[in-house]
Amino acid sequence: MLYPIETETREVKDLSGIWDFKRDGEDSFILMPVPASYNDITQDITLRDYVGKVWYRKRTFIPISWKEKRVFLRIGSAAHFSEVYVNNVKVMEHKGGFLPFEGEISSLLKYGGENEILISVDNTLSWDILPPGELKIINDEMHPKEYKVLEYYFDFFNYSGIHRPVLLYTTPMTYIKDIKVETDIKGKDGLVEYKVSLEGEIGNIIVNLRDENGNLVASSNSFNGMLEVKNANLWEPGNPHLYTLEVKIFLDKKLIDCYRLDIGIRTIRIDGKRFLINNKPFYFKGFGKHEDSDIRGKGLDHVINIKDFNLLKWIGANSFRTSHYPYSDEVLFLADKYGIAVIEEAPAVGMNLWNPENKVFRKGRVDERTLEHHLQVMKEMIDRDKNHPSVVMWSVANEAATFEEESEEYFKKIIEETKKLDPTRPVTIVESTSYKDTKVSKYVDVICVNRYYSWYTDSGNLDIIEYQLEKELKDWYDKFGKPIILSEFGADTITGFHSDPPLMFTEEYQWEMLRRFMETLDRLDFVIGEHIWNFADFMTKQEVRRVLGNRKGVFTRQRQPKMAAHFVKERWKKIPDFWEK
Ligand code: BDP
Repeated sequence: MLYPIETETREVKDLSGIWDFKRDGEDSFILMPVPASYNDITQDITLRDYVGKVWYRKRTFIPISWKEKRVFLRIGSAAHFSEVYVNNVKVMEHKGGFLPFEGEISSLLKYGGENEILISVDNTLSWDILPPGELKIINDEMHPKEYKVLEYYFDFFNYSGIHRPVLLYTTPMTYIKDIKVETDIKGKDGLVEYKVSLEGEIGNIIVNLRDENGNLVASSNSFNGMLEVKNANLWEPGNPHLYTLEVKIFLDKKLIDCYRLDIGIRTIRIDGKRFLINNKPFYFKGFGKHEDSDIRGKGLDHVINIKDFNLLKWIGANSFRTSHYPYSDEVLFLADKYGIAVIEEAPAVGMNLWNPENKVFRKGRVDERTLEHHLQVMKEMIDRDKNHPSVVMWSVANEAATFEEESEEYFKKIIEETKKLDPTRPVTIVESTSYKDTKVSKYVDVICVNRYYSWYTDSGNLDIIEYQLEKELKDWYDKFGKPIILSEFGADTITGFHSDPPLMFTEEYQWEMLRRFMETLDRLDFVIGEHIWNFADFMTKQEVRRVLGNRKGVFTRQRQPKMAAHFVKERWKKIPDFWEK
């Protein structure tokens, strides 16, 4: 799937702005910004915690000149199930709240007139959607009859609505439908293998590869091919050179369509206990993040995004994980540009009830319907993001109940299919299970482990970290012989709370915990990365162990540093991006 861009043959109309909005069954509309979660926009608690279907409506003029073109409608994301109507005709529906969907609407439009776009979005979770959840109907003496609660087992608020831009875009009748790029390195030269798919009449093609100054470095006139770049400037974290692949289609010598895709030349390979980018051992320094901010919820916000990348650079991070779902296209384009490596995660989180007696991988919960949807999500995610140089690994799930027998077949299929869809990137699953019990980690390329020593276990006992971390990670390595990333570790920290000696929830405790974890990792040469949980504080559902959300951020939700940020910055300054212990 190509991201909509403007070129000499294509137009984009961004429908971001103010839309009409109402809950299903209501008579009148209120005003609602798009993109944004609707939850925190009004003063109405019943809308904040609403479960069910809502409607978004936008009226827009379509220019007469668009009659000669194809017009597509693309929704960046809608959480979680959506149906789309154009001038009262249903054009598409989509399941899954974190990936885009689009459809051609040319035949439904009034050209030179006003058109109505109506989008329904339902945030109800079930076991056959990712992330899963369940609508519980309580009938007991302490609740009113049929009392409804949306239960989910992941640790972020179920923000809802249209979270990413809604775009109208045009293409010519014959148009470039997709481009796929894979790169390699031969000595000092770069190899760019590409494949262009076309819809419509077969024309002639010119493919030009240009460097950052617009200079032509290679070209071809076939739909599939290999471009050679002499003395290539590679893409890598910290030094992210991009090239532009310019694809032009001609019919009878007339330019019909043109698309420009930014690409990076780089390789990724696992070699024993090393993760090689451009044949050099890469060390992941960074965070698990969230798409989350005040008022906007999970809505795309360029201000927050640029601030976050500036903070990543400031603190010396070179990577993050898109915990726990694929982030917006716009974030990944920034990662390409800023030179930040991304572990991109599927929205498979909350597949764990932390109780071997109460199984998740069973009929009616995570079963073949979930599997089918999960496979579809992997396909959509890879289809969207295959060309991003910043995406260096796929994560198929976070903290699933991989100790259950039935999880093995499930994830074996997901991992096999992911590798088939993209043989160029390693695959991981993020584990909370013990190395003794996991049925799945044997299928992945890199072991990712989340650990909360001195927090959820041995709470308050910082002195236990070194012993437990070293022991357990060595056990993981001895068993699987694969490189390991400590993909989560952290402490809830209320900014402004202080105590010395350090006590839980204070800024000193977070600092001291992170220090102890990190210094232990330095002694383990099979550990190829440290991702702190979390980059910033974020909203969760309300529960007694959360104080206005999860406070494990090294930055506050408003993106101000806590004390630990300064320690992390000093540490990461000393650790190069390419580092072999
Ligand atoms: C891990 C989860 C993450 C949570 C974190 C926590 O992967 O989503 O937010 O713990 O409890 O289990 O802070």
